[in-house]
Amino acid sequence: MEITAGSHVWVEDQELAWVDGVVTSVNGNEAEVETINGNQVTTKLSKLYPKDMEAPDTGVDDMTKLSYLHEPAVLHNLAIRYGIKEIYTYCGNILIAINPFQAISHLYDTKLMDSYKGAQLGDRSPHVFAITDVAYRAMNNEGKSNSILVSGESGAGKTETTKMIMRYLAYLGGHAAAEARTVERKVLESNPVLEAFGNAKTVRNNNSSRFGKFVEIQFDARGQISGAAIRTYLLEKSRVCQISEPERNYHCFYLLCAAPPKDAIFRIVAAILHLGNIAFALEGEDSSVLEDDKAKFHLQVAAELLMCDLEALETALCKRNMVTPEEVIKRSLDPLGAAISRDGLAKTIYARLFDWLVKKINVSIGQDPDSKCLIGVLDIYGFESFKTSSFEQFCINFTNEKLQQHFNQHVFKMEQSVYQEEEIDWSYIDFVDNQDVLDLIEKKPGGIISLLDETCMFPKSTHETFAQKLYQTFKDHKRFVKPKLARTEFTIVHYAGEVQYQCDQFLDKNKDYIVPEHQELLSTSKCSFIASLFPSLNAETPKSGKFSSIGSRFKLQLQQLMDILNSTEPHYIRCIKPNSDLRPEIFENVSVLQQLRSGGVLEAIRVKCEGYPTNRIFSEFLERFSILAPEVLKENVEENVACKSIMEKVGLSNYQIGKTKIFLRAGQMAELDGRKAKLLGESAKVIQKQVRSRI
Ligand code: AD9
Ligand code: MG
Repeated sequence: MEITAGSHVWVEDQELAWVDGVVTSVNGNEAEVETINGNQVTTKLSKLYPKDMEAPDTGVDDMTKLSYLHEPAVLHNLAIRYGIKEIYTYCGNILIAINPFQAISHLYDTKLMDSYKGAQLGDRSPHVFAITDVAYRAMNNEGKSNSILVSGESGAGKTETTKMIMRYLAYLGGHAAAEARTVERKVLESNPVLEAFGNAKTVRNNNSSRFGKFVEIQFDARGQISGAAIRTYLLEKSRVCQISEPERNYHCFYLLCAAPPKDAIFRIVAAILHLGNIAFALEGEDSSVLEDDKAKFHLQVAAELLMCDLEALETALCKRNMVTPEEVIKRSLDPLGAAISRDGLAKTIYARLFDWLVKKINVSIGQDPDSKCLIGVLDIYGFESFKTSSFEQFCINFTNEKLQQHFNQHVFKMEQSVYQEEEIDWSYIDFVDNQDVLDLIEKKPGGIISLLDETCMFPKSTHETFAQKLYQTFKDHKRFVKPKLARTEFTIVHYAGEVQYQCDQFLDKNKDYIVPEHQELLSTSKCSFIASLFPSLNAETPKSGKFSSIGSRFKLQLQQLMDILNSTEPHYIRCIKPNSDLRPEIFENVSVLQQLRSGGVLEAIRVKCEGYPTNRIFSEFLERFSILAPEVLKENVEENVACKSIMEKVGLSNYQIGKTKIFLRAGQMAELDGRKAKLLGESAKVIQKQVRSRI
């Protein structure tokens, strides 16, 4: 569209990302814009986007209905909807959900559930129930498994959204109320248990899930829930021992007081708390002893709770066996080594407890071996980039790269199907593939995970040698950057932005092994539950103390997840956190935009824009633009022919005529509007002239 003085446009703004304004003058390829917040901005014409002056005040419920599909329009649309408590908006088949940080009345009640049952997507306002209903119906009608992938940054609302999906599935596929302990009830009841042990207060979310979760809900031939399985990913073990103010440990540690008097599970939770209070002091040159009476007290209580020998526990914490060909020597650890040993023990116990809980829940819910279809619901951590990003962020971002590839392929496929439905030609456009980042991370051999494993197996290596190895191997890789002056940091250019990783703890965090002395101690606990968490190893299982790679195991788990997802019809929900204060009614443009980018929403829009981002049913198009060629309406031709005539008269090509709609290239709608405005302006002048001449 030609931008001239008087045009309404969007212009970039540091604080607001985009702000609207009116062009006051155009000089060559530069324009002067007066923004609504009173600033005068000079900018290149190419950096301005037209503002749709006919867009409804309440926004549109699907971004694809925007007449001008571009970044500022998308952002503005979400902002105005959020302002009127419309937290859900579609972008085609993707649901965008903006955390309201307040209860919205009737948003999830049973009456509303009733109204979404069986409704076509788009018939009712956007909702998580609508997406779930589509998934359920598709499963029933086509006999194919479906999945709903919920993503977003910490505090964006993934877990709450997941719970609503499960509630709605229980509503659709539930059993008669008389059956008390139904599968669906057990699935819903598993949430608070898992949250108690896997969620904690962090600076980003008061109830942050510190693990990824995939819930597979199985259905029988009648569409009733017949079983379920929960899989968890990468519990953040370090939280058990390291918390920085104002964050907290896992909720269960605080729920302890309300627990049944020391139940075996809570016996373990309490033991971990006491372990954490055992402090060590230096003895001699490099040995450690319990620091004081307080430490002795906590050691004693921990031993009692774990039901193991007091001295054996102390030895397991402060000493290590050195195996030489001749004999086994007990070597003392210094206080730092003893503290690391103590934390390692606490983390291992907690991780085993968590895995046990998940297993137990799965046994209790039960799986249906005859189930043909399932609906998988994925609640997984979104892309993370911190001041210091470590191994956890590396794994999380690797997950997101995998999911992004899946998402891209899906978006691309959906886009094609719209065109195919309308039987229009479409030369297949390219999308940005992230296979190169995935190769960088997971290729075997030669990827970062492989190199990390190799480094971990080599006894003399340090995080510095690991970093050097990375620098050498990937010096020409497009997605790998060695930051200037860096010795142990490296940067990966992820699809959602660059992340700088700090290698310091990569080696330690990648090593998953239980210290043999710890294993021995706990497998002989007199508490049968604790002993069962640490079964004695037989000759076939790998020896304790031997290196096993967390990175490689995670990669395998992730591949298995992708295999399941690939066998399903996916649906995407992108959760957005509107502000970092966790408060209602605040919408921070810059951060929302960043999240739309990380969640692939902007990429989906870009793919759309490379094709035909705007389409209109013929009659709507004619209503809006017949003024540009009023003669075509008089000719009594078919609607599609009339649309074509208008486009020809205006001199626009490259558009497509489908069966019921006209498909426009990016910018064509704005061009048509521009012509219309000009025409209206000219006719207004003519009328004014006529009026004046009559006077
Ligand atoms: V994390 O990655 O696990 O740290 P989530 O799971 O994305 O994160 P969560 O679902 O826990 O975020 O939501 C954070 C908080 O936002 C909740 O505790 C609620 O207080 C609030 N929230 C989220 N969604 C809704 C909603 N639909 N309605 C009202 C909500 N409040
Ligand atoms: Mg969560």
